[in-house]
Amino acid sequence: MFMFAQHPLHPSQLFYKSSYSLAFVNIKPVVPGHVLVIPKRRVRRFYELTKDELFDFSLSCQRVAKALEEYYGVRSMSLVIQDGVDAGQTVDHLHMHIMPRRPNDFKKNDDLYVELERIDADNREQRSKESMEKEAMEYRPLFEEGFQI
Ligand code: AMW
Repeated sequence: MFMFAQHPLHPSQLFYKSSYSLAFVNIKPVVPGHVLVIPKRRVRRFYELTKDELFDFSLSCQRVAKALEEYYGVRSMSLVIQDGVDAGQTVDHLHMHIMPRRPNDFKKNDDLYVELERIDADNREQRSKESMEKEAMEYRPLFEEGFQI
């Protein structure tokens, strides 16, 4: 079972896996298609990645962002690392937020950060396992190597 810090990731949430990285659907997305990429090894900060992990993580973020951009037919993506607690990091395991952007999806562009913070603090009900599985299943075929747990 892969972990996201202390959170066990359900295998059905995962849609992409490389040597050192994983991508999975978000339990509380702020926009449709908001997913996370993490290194398999738990590190808290970006600077803790080894060179091999860094290369693999960057490549994975690039591949996932491009695949979702095409899948959603958008022309812009926000890629965000909240690297440390004062930058808004709430989960102690480095993660890249990958978020498809649509015209006027927020009143002001940077309201995305307000929403990220708000939703973290909000104890609103998390998505069901079924809803996350359905989304992950849509993304798996986007990667030519397919996905195997
Ligand atoms: W941070 O505020 O640490 O930059 O973002 C944490 C992110 O992790 C949030 O988007 C939150 O919804 C997401 N998250 C937390 N736990 C899980 C989980 N078990 N599965 C998927 N996403 C999660």
